[in-house]
Amino acid sequence: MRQVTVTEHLLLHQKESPMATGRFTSLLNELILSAKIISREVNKAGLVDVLGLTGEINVQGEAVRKLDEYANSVLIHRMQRAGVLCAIGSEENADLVEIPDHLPKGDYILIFDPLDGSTNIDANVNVGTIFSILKRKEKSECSARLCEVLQKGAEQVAAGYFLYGTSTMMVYTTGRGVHGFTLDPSVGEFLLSHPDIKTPEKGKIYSVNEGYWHYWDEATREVVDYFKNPALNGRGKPYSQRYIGSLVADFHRNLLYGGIFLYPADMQDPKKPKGKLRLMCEASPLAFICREAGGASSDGERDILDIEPSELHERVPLFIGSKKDVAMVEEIYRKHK
Ligand code: AHM
Ligand code: MG
Repeated sequence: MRQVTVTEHLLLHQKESPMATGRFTSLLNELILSAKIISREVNKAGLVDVLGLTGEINVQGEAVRKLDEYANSVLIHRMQRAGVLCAIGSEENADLVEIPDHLPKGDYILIFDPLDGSTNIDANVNVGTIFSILKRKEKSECSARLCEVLQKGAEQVAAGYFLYGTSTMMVYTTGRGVHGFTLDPSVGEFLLSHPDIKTPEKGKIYSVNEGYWHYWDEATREVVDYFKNPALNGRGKPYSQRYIGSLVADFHRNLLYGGIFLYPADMQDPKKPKGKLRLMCEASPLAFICREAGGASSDGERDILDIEPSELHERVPLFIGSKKDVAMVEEIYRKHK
């Protein structure tokens, strides 16, 4: 059987889409190479000294793991030299990472979470890299300013993730469907394994850290209860609870099987009044993928893709997955307003 590599797929796409220029393809190719390097290192975890903490605390106030730092530095080093970017935003860096003056620049802006779910990594749980690609509106030769980067998710030109799991996968969209590729280590290529992914309209899984129940308001408790209650949820039996604690892995499973991922605002927790997840490097890219697969996303009120960020590391409550499930969450919050 003839297998399509991600590069072939990108080139095919490039012909169909006026947006996808050769520069865009080289951006994605550089990202793919970075992910292969990260994947190689993640696969050695336990064999070489890459597990554990660096001793640093990042901009999010979280302890930095050695693999977080490794993934972040691989991405920054390679992507700064890709010649197509005017700014980089990483979950691990407080400010935008500029493209040094002596390096060529382009119109694209790349935002990423280098290693999502990394608190689980010492236990060999799946982690991933999430990315969002935006385009600068005005032509310029210098690095982009923050105000040019703060664009809502609906303006993304592409988004995706690499999942370092039982196999390494890449899932991406440029607004023309969602496609999944699996890394074949014997040839070192991502091969098309999941063409045109569509998520079920109504799911059977809910994914939430229910340990925070006592931090939630009444509306949030009612939302979670809806999925558990056979008399309410339209299934006649409870949704199954699945929570890995690694957003990219939880999202990927629900995308394929149907379901909803929830990270609500923890009203009683002064540290998480807007939940934990970041709008620009986590929520928006997954929201773009989800919409392209026929799903939806919300902060409880608004479509995630319509939220204008006011800062790079803005946090947002996140409800994402099957369309009917997300609509029900919004309906319950509306009722409580
Ligand atoms: P990270 O990007 O630092 O790994 O943090 C985000 C992670 C998500 O992958 C996951 O969904 C969430 O944190 C889990 O948080 P909690 O332990 O509060 O349930
Ligand atoms: Mg993350």
